[in-house]
Amino acid sequence: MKRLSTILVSGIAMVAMAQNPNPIRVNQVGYFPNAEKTAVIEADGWSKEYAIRDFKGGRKIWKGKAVRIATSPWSGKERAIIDFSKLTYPGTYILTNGKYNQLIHISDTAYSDLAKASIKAFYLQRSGEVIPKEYAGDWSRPAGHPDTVVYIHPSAASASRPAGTVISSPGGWYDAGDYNKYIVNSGYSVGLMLCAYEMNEAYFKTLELNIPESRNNVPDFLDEIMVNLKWMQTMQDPEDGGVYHKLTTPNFEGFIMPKECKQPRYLVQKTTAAALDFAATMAKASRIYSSFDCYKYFANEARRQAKLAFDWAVAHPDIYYRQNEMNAKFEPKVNTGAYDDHSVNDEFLWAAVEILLTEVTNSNFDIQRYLDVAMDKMQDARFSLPTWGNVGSLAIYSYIGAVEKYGGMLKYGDVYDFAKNSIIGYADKALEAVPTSCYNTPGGNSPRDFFWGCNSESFAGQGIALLYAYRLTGDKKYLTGAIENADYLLGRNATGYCYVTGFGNFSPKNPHHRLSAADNVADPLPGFLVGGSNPGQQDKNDMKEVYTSNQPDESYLDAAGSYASNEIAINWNASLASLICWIEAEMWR
Ligand code: 9MR
Repeated sequence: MKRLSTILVSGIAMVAMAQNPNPIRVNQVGYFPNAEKTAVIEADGWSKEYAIRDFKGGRKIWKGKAVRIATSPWSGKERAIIDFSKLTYPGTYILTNGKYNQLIHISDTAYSDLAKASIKAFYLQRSGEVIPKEYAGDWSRPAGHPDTVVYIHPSAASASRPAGTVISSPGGWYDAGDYNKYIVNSGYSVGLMLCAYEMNEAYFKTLELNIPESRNNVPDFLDEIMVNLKWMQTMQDPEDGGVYHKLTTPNFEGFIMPKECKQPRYLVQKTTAAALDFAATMAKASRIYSSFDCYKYFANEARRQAKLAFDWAVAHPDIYYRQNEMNAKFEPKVNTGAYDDHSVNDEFLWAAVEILLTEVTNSNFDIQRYLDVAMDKMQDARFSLPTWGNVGSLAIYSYIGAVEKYGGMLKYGDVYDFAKNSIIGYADKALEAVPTSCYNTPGGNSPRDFFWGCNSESFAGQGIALLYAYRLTGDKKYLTGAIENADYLLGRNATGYCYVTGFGNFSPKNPHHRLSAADNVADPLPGFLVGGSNPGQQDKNDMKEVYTSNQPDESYLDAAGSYASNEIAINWNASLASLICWIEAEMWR
C-alpha cells in the first residue's frame, strides 16, 4: 500500500492514509438486486471491457464497457463509469480491471448489518454507563463521566442556581470524538432520527439492536433515543424553562478513556437556540412515545417541558452563544465545541411546528399562538438540507411525517402543497447533476458540497431529502438518487474509502474519536460515519499528519488528529442511520 504520510510519535510509526490504492470504486457494503449498480474506475489503465466473475467458481457472469467517461471539474482526473445493473442475482462477485480486483456484494439484505450498526453506534456513545461485553464485544468499557456533580458555570448563573451550584445531569450520548454533551446537536440528531421513524414506523419496530433495554415492549431504536432524551430533560432549568447550551469540560479531554477523565464539568449559558431545539425535540418525542405505556409519564413531562422552553425563548429571543465574548467575562474559560448559531428563525419555526403537531388534537390549546410564530419565522421558505444550525426543514419533514401518520386532517391545503413542492423542487434539481457526475451521484458535484461534516450534511442529508421526494411522488428516480449517495458514502467516491468504520474492505482505521483511540483495541468502534473530505482543512496546523490533496473531494485523511475530516459525531450518524434504514425499509416494502 502506498504510504502517503508516515510520522513517528513516541517511537510508534503512524501512517495516515488518504486514498484507497485500488482504483476500482464501488459501494463496498453492497447493492440491492433490483436497484441500479454502478462502479467507477479511476484512470489507472482502464480495461476495454470489464468482467464480473462469480467469487466462488470464477465463472464470468457479466461483461461490459464503460458507459461514459467523466472528468473531475476540479482535479481534471478522468473516471470510467460502468453499469452492471443487469446483474440481479444475489451473491458475491469480483470486478476486475487489469491487475486490480474488487469484491462486489449483491443481496436483499445488503444494508442490514450497517443499518443496525449505525444505530448501535449511539449505544457505544453512551455516557456514564458501563458498556459490557454482552452488548459491545471487544469495545466494552467501564463507566466514566457520571455527571452527577456538574457545576453551574458563571455564564449560566441565576438567582436560584448561582455559579458553582451542583446539578446532576447524567447519561445521554457523547457528542462526537470528544466527551461533551451539547443540546443543539443533541436536539437536531434526535429530531432527524424521529423524522425517519415517523416515515418508517413498521420498519423501525423490527430492528433488534441487542441493547440493555431490548427486552421491553418498545422498539430498540426508540429505547436508544430515550437515553439521550432523558439526559436532555435534565438540561432545563425548572425555575424559568431556559435550557443550558452544553454540558462540558473547560477544555477538550486528552485521548484517554472516560473513567480516566478528571476535569470538572459545567453547565454553560442558557441560549435561545438550545431552548428551541429542546422544545422541538421534546414536543416531537412526546407525540411519538405517548403510544407506549412505559413512556406515558415521559410523554406528559416532555410536552410540558417543551412549552416551558418555548415560552422562555419567546421571552429571550436573541441570546446567542458567543464563546469568545463569554470567555472575556467568565472563568473558567471554555474552549470546547461552540454550536454557535446566531440566527434562530429556523429554530422558532421548528419548535412551533412540533408543538403544534403534538397539540393539534388538544381542544384546550392555543393553536393560533404557535401558528403565528410559525408564519412569522418562516422567512426563507425554500427547502434547504437540514443541519444542526439550520433546522427549518425539520419542520417540513415533521409536518409531512405527521400527515403520513395522522392523515388528511393535517393537510392544510396550501401549506401541505408548499411543503411537498419545495422538497420535490429541491430533489429534481439534485438529480440533474447525475448524468455528468464523476461518481454517478446527485451529491458532490459542486465544491460547495464539501465541508466539515459533508458526508452527513451534504451526502446523507441529500439522500434523505430524496427519500421524502420518493415517498411524496412514488417516482423511483428519487429512491435511486438516495441509493447513489449511499454508494458514495460506502466507497464509490474520490478517496475510495467506505466512510463508515468497520464496514467495507477499506474504511477509516483512525477516526478522531477518543473512545476508539484510547481503548487499546486495534479497530475503531464500528458503525460510525466520519466527517469526510473537507478542503477547509481547519485542523491542518494542529496535526502532525499532512493532507495530500486539497481538492474538494480528496481532502481527507484517515488520521486521528484530523478532526475536520475524520471525526465522528451523533448528528452525522443520525443522518447515516436515517438514510440507510429508510432505504432498507423501501427495499423491503
Ligand atoms: O459539526 C460541526 C461543524 O458543522 C462545525 O463547522 C465545526 C466547527 O465549529 O464543529 C462541528 O462540531 C463539532 C463540535 O463543535 C464539537 N464536537 C465535535 C463536533 C464534530 O466535529
